[in-house]
Amino acid sequence: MNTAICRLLGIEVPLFQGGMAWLATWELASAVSEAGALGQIGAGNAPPEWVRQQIRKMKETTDRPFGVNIMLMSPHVKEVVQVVVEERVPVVTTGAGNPGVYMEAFRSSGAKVIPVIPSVALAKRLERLGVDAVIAEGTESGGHVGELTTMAIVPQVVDAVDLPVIAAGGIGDGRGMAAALALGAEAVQIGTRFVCAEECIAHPRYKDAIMTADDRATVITGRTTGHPVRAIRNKLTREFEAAEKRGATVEELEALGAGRYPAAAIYGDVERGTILAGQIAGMVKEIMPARDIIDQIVAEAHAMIGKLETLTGLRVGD
Ligand code: TUI
Repeated sequence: MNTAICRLLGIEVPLFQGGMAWLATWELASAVSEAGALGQIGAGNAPPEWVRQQIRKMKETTDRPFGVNIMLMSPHVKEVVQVVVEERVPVVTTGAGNPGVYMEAFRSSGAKVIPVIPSVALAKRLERLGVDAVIAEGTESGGHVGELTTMAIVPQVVDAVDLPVIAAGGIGDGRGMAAALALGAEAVQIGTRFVCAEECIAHPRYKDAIMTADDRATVITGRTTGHPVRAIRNKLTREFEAAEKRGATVEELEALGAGRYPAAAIYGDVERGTILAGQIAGMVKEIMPARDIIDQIVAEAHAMIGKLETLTGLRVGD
């Protein structure tokens, strides 16, 4: 599976591990990169010195390419960009905004820049600014989400830009990977499944919440704030929904959500914390080493593509 993204980044498997705030630390990212895919550190809202330490740990534990995901709404975004540039991080992905103003800084460090985009319009705008690829993320994802589904956004972005496209949202196994390739993607990004990697530092109760989730376990809250977030339904999402229904102000809602990510991810408060997870949570049933997750997904994708070839009576390339 040597796609344009593999050649662009020097990776063997066209698969990115999502840059999840609090959860995508060097322990997980290093294991993913060592297995031939792209591991990423999630900067989230973390201070710049934490991000630098994570990058240094990553460099100590793997010689393979890796990424840092910069969450553009972070209060520390400028300093985090500076750290990523100084540390010459090979791949920078961005989320939750338009990275246009940082493009020059990224380019000066030689980083490959790959933003998450929720629409064709933003993909086209960023292509003009010189990004190297785009991650088209569907609303099936965990965390901050756009409106379009993966099935709808990926082929439309593939048609609209002359860049490699990475598909994200709702992909958790090799069937999803094969489907994304069929839509024209050159790689996939997977988050939720990697929360249940052995190497992920998520609290065991967070992992359990994913493994016991069913297909309808996640909900989107925060639409009234302009920043919708998908998480597993619990006491906090119900309180949030009730507050939105009674017309709570954005300030009240922000206060309700403040500090709730680490409450779940680190301290295991799965009732009053935010358990960010995508719609494929219902498919994740066991904790596995990151390498085994990757090997299994690739084997399943190969098998699925073979099955499709048999189905059509064609060989790929005919
Ligand atoms: O960013 C994510 N997922 C996240 S960020 C996050 S922290 C957060 N929490 C609450 C509110 C906001 C952030 C938790 N999960 N995924 C990538 C992603 N990017 N999804 C959607 C977007 C996006 C949205 C708008 C990217 C660009 C964009 O552009 C708007 C513009 O300025 O043009």
